[in-house]
Amino acid sequence: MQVYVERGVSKGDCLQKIVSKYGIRFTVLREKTYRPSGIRGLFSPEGVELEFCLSPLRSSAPQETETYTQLPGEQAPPRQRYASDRRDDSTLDFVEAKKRVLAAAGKNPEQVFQQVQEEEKEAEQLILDKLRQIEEKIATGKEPKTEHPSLVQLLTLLRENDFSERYTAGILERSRKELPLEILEDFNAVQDRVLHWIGESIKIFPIPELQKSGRVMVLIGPTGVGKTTTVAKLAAKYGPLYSGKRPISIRMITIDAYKIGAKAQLEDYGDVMEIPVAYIDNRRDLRREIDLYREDTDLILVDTIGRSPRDSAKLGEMKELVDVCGSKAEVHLALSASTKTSDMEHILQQFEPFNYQAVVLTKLDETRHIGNVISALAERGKPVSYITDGQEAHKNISKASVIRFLINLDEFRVDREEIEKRFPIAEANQFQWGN
Ligand SMILES: Nc1nc2c(ncn2[C@@H]2O[C@H](COP(=O)(O)OP(=O)(O)OP(=O)(O)O)[C@@H](O)[C@H]2O)c(=O)[nH]1
Ligand SMILES: [Mg+2]
Repeated sequence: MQVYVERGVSKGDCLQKIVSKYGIRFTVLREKTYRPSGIRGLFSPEGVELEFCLSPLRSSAPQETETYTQLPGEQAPPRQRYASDRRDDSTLDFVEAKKRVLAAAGKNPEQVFQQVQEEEKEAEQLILDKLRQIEEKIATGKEPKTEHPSLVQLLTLLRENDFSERYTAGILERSRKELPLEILEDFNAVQDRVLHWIGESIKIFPIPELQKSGRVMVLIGPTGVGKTTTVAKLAAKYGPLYSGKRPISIRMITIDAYKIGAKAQLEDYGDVMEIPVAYIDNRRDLRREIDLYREDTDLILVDTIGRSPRDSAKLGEMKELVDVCGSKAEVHLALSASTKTSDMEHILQQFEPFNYQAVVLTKLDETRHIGNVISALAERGKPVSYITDGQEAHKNISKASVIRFLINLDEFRVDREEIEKRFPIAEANQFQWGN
């Protein structure tokens, strides 16, 4: 075995020199430090000396050794494993050829090794990923899926609009099942389909026709959501602003016995609109008022005290009062569109004992994201009757419509013509019962 020696300022320096002279197939036999001899050595830093031999790629002669490619930074194997002193001409040819190719390509062998190492790491990672996928497949019994980019985009869009996780998961599941690849490849087409599904999940309360008098409509809900204002808005729309064939007779009742100014608030509206307002604070008077006027009045609007959904006792008292309005009374829950998703679900649930038939969505003007409202209502299967979007009594109320919700979705591409074909346009401004 021919032993070579290379010196340098560091081990890396030595390896680089060896590679540039002999190529990559060599074996480091020994590493030691050295100091230049003579007086100069006293003042010079220590250097590194490597003893090495060239490793054959293959050999026809029987070998007691293994061939080993020593890469920079690797620990050299024990010396006794390398006992061959043969040098294969073909190896030298190969090493020389490789050296020349690298030199011709202007590449630094050190960098080439680094690249080889990185590629090996990548390959290793690929194998690990594949193994993980196989494990996942075994564990779940299903092929692991890679999401189509359109679905990733859709997920972001739904999240930006505050749709609940459950609702979002449902839409994605349906997209995976029902959208063919040609639709998935066109994100506008994906949005059109999803918009339809969202539209289908929104229930609109069929506002009954005012054929016979005696309709009682009660507004319940948390504090400050806009119940009193909504009662006044409805009174204005069905009263002085009404565009139907015959005038509608209306009365307003407020059972807000505790809030300072509550009576005045509604009375002020009543005075302007010439609509009578009754102020009642007990069940007996409420029953008497309703019995007295139900026959001769088209619409009795009842405003109630705002109640925290956490105050079960007060909610119970309120329910006793609302029950006095009779089983035929329409109960609508006022819900502010700007309520947090988790609070919204809690409110919808806590007011459930009132058996409210519909939700009046208030303060739509105060939020850009209505996915949470759509999700919460869809999950409870509750229809929407009216939408309010401002503080002015004479104009900021409309009958609920699917389109109204869809055009309020943020960043969604809404093909208005397309959705109008599918969902009826709101007759918001022709405020009539029914139609
Ligand atoms: N931006 C906006 N504000 C509204 C809307 N509806 C009502 N408001 C305002 O919300 C505030 C509370 O309205 P109220 O009608 O008194 O609410 P309430 O539910 O009767 O309140 P309580 O009786 O205290 O429970 C007022 O300042 C209203 O002007 C709406 O659609 N949009
Ligand atoms: Mg009020």
